[in-house]
Amino acid sequence: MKKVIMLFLLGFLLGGFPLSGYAQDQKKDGASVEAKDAFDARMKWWREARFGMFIHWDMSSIAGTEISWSRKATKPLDIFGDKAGYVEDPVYDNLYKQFNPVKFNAREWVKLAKAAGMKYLVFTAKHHGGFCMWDTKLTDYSIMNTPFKRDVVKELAEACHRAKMPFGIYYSQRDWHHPDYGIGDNAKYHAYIKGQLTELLTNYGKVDVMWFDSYGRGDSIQYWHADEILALVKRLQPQIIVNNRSGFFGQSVPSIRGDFDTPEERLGNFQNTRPWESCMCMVTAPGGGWSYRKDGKVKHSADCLRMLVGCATGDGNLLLDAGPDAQGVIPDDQAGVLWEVGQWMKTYGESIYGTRGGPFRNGGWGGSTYKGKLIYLHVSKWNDNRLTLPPLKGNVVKCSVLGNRKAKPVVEQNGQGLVVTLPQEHQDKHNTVVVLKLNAPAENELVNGKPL
Ligand code: FHN
Repeated sequence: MKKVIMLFLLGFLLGGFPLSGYAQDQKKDGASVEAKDAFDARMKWWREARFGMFIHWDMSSIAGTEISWSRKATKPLDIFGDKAGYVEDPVYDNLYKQFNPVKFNAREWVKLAKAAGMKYLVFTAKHHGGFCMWDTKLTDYSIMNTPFKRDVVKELAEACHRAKMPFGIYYSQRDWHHPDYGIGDNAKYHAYIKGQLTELLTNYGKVDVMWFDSYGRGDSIQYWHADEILALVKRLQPQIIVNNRSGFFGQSVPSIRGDFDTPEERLGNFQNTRPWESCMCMVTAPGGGWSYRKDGKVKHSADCLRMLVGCATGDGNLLLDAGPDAQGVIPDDQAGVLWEVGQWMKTYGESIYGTRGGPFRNGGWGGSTYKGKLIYLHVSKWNDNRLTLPPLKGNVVKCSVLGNRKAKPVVEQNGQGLVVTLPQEHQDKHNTVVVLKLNAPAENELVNGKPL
């Protein structure tokens, strides 16, 4: 009994007992149990950032075809059921010998990300095709054995640290090029992954996000030992934030589900009980669009903003992807979209950054975010110039339209609901941001933590 009391007191000293969805998934080995307060503190910058840049880039940009997926060889243990075993694609696997992106400038990429209003950057250090974009000592299949001979991860990490932009590393556990991947008990490849992650999480300073991209078929723990890999990552960078793709993509294992969910190429549903981030391509192309594609078509900035608002009003982040070309340049069409998004963020960023999704659940009309006593209604659809929402407990003391001082929205509020009326000439054709100032914190409007 005495021990239970001591544990209970220790729990409070550690800042409160873990609640569901946070620490219960950590291994119960004492030290690694993370209390909710500690989890929230570690996730704070990431949750407040709301918007990051994803970059998929390697020598596939020479061919202008989809990174890894355009490699005409087996994809061991993957979706298509290929067995383990390396089969060469003599064209794809030799592209690196001509890879010389002389126009690559990490500081320019980070500058563009900042101009777009992005608050963190995640870069593909190694994709499924196995090519390594850093000075790894564990394989010759790397950027150091190209005409370019520069450590891209190093230069990007330095540029991010210099610009105070949190830096993330994407690392694919799937490696269709590595001869030991998934062979036998996988012991050799397991050692390879551990060595590479030790290089990446030791040699480049602070790494803020570990963006895994899953193993192929095989038990996440018994075969791939993904729990060991996750423990190594946390030992090397204790404050790092890890996504939910540490294991086999077809298996859900609570102990390795990481810190946030990763809906892909779709906007996540409203979820405020566990962080999430939608990763989305900026380019549309058959079978992907993640990396530079000669046949790609860039999306409109309005589409990208719709995605960002859709994520934020659902209490999630958007990781928007760019695919640099073979010269190391983010193409003008992609850069143009990012610049336009950044212009919008200059005026409306306060309705995204540092907000939480809610208190109204998003729907066909749009969605809401909140911060302190402010609720931001992101309205994409009016009904006869009116928006009708569920009732609020607090009183609306002021109503305005962000970015439009001339607009005079009218708010009617009673126990049955809240109606906002705004003449069409003051509505934005994509997204009107109506600001409601309450007489109490907006968070109080959630019902048992759930949106209205
Ligand atoms: O197969 C990859 C794909 O190329 C891309 O990297 C995305 C990004 O989340 N992840 C995998 C598909 O789920």
